[in-house]
Amino acid sequence: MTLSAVLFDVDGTLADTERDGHRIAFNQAFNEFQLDWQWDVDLYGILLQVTGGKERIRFYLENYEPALLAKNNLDEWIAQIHKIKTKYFLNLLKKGKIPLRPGIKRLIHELRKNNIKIAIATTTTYENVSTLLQYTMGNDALTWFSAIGAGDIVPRKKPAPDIYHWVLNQLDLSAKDCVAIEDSENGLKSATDAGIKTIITTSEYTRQQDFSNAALVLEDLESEIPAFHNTTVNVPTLIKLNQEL
Ligand code: XBP
Ligand code: MG
Repeated sequence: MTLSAVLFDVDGTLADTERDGHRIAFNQAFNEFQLDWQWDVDLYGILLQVTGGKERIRFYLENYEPALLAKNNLDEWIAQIHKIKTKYFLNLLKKGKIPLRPGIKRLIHELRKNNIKIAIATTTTYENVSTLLQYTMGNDALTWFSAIGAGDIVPRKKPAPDIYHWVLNQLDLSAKDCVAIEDSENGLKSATDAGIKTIITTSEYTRQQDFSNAALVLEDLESEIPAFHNTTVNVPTLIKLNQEL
């Protein structure tokens, strides 16, 4: 097997988007809709078990505001709130409030230099991904990615493997020729259920999760890896990891 592509998750992996990004944007949207909901840091940690913003709002209603489930045109209402949430999240990205995590830029450049494809597999909205990439790595960064699988492009979001299947299909590659980089248990399940070896870089909300199926668990991409002569995640490490059974 040859390492042909590295597939990146976005939220929590490319950038720490959740606590000071998505959470803030949800609260701003609730405010605009004159809803008195406040997703504080702890509550948001609970809500994160459900991936996808619209799905997360619905989960919140089911568990904390069940009377509102009877609302007319519930799906449409949730979609409207989510659209406004995306507007606020894009504002935060454009203001440069959400930087890339350590090692992301370096690794992306190394992969490109070595002609290893890069792709995205995320549950978040496409505009969030394109804006994050453009504002952190420049206008042409989008063109560096051979496939961008995002949001509602598949019906079942992570932990279902659908988004990884979709990306593999776009790349015309098999799982064994790819490595995924994720930050959460839901993401790990999604990638490994698609048969892809996965590196975890933990984030604030995911540190305590079960990563026993991961090929490697690190604080971030600049962490030294004892099993790989204390190097950080780089192209030789990824190739070796991909070759291991
Ligand atoms: C990320 C998510 C996303 C964001 C919100 O999960 O769950 O839903 O929180 O994005 P993963 P949207 O990193 O496993 O892909 O509001 O655009 O859906
Ligand atoms: Mg993630």
